[in-house]
Order: sequence, then C-alpha cells, then structure tokens
Amino acid sequence: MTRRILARFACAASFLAACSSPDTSPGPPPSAPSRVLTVEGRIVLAGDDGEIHMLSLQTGSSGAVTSIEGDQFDPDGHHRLVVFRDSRSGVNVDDEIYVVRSDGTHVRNLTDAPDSNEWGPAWSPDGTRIAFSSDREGMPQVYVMNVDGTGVERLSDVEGEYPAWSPDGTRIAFESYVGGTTPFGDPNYDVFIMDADGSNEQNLTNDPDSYDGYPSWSPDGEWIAFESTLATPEDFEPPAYDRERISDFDIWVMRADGTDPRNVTANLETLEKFPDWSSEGVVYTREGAIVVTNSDGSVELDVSEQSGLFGQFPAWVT
Ligand SMILES: [Ca+2]
Ligand SMILES: [Ca+2]
Ligand SMILES: [Ca+2]
Repeated sequence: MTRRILARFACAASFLAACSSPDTSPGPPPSAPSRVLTVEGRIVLAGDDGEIHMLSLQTGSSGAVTSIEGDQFDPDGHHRLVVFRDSRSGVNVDDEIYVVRSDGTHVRNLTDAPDSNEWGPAWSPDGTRIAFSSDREGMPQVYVMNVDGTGVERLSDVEGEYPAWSPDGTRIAFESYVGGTTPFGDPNYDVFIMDADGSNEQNLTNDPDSYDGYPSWSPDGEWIAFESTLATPEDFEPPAYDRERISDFDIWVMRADGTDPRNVTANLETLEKFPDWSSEGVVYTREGAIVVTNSDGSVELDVSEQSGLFGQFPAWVT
C-alpha cells in the first residue's frame, strides 16, 4: 500500500522535465507551497554511522542491513540481494565487494582479494554479472565478474571507477582520472563510456577544468546523470560553514553521446553528489542529506529530514 508523504516542493532537480524541454534552460527553483507527494520504493545507502541502511519510502522506516560500512549498492530483483563495498579495515584498506540478502542475512565476500581494493559494484541489468572497480593491477580499472565472484575479467584500459550499466546492458559508463587537477585543485576526472565488452572507450565530458564523475543512466538510456564541478565560478568563495571547500558540485545530465550537458541542481551553496537514476525517480545527496525526486522530476523529497539518516552513495532497490 502506498503511503502519501508530505514533502517540500522544490523543482531544482527536475531531471526529466529538464530533459524533455530542450529549449528551456534550467533556472532558479521557483518557490511554491508544500504539496502531498507519493513516492514509492526503497533506497540503500552508506550511513554516516558506518552502517548500511535500507530505507522504505512508503513507510519512512529504516533499518541497518549490515553492521559494516559500504559505499555502493545495487539490487538483484530476483534474488533480493544487495551488493556493497566493505571498508571495515578503513577506506581503501583491502576493500572488498560483498553481497547480502536484503534481510541482512547471508553476507558473502565475492572478491576475496586481500592485496587490493575493490569498490563501486553495479549489477548488470539482466542480473547475471557485477561490474566493479579494483586496483589489483596497479591503477584503478573497471572489471566484471559473475554474481558468484567467478570469471573476473578486466574491461577498461584507461583508469576507471564507479561503472554504471546502460539499461539495455550494452554499454558501461564510468569515471576516469585522466591526469592533472582542475583550476580549483580537484583531480581531473571525466565521464567515459565503453561497450560492455570493454571496447570503444570514449571520453564523454573531456573537460580539464572540472571534476566529472559518478555516472548513472536514465531509464530510457538516452541520458546520463553525473556529478560535476563545472558550474563553479572563477571567483568561487566557499560558504562560511565550510571554508575547506575548494569547488562546488552539482548534478548534471547530458545525452549518452556527451552532448547537451545541463546543470539540474544549480546551487552554489550546497554540494550535490552521487546521482542514481531509476524508473522510481532520482536519488542523490545534498550536503550528505538524501534527496529523492519523483519520476517526472517535479517534486523533491528530503528523506533525511524524515528519517534522520545521512550518508553517501544512495541507490534504489528495485
Ligand atoms: Ca580487496
Ligand atoms: Ca573533467
Ligand atoms: Ca551545488
């Protein structure tokens, strides 16, 4: 049963609306009264408390899936599995990819590679394979394995992290450190795309002045959402509450061929990161708060406001 949730209206993140109106440039969010919003589905995230949480948007209830830290999750709808990165020894200290049933039982180490880090797992749309990042050969690259951890194969030739499958399973987007730093001092990452067999790597963003990463596909495969510092102005001044900040991230979308990039959050005051786009809507973080937009992008829900959960790497469980 669907529960109707009272939500703040703020269409700053109108992903689908931005994409379907090519002649309309994104502007500042209009102010509007609160409205009742129906949002369904579940989200998993790496909570700031070091635990993996699964949150039901219908009920507003949440529970820890595991007691270990994770950072990227994707579901296998048939088996109700959640795959995540384990950083119990510390981030980038022998991280592994684990899989667990969504009820928190049957935790299993899929990679079991104690001399390297494994992170950023993503299920293939048909549920048969898992793409992930590993530094087992030196620099981070994108690999793929069967869901039982066998058949590991390297896909990328360039540096590669956080793979994301296209909905039809034929292509994989990922972020790649291409060298150097942006004018603000961020590492210069770009969003790349390749065929699912690792061939035809292409740099889609190809901008040395911005950090462009963490891609996620639209359900129709036409668009890719990503996080980027591209909108940071030359005279950027960090906000008073965060003097350490060197640039600003927003959520952008571009066509899957890299053209027509648009800033869909456009907020210099806040850090927007980690988009995950599914038929349920789009989830991302704003200053560590979990924000959900519904499927037509018209309404936004601050999940953290209701649940008290803050974290990183939110992902839909479908
Ligand atoms: Ca490892
Ligand atoms: Ca870049
Ligand atoms: Ca921002």
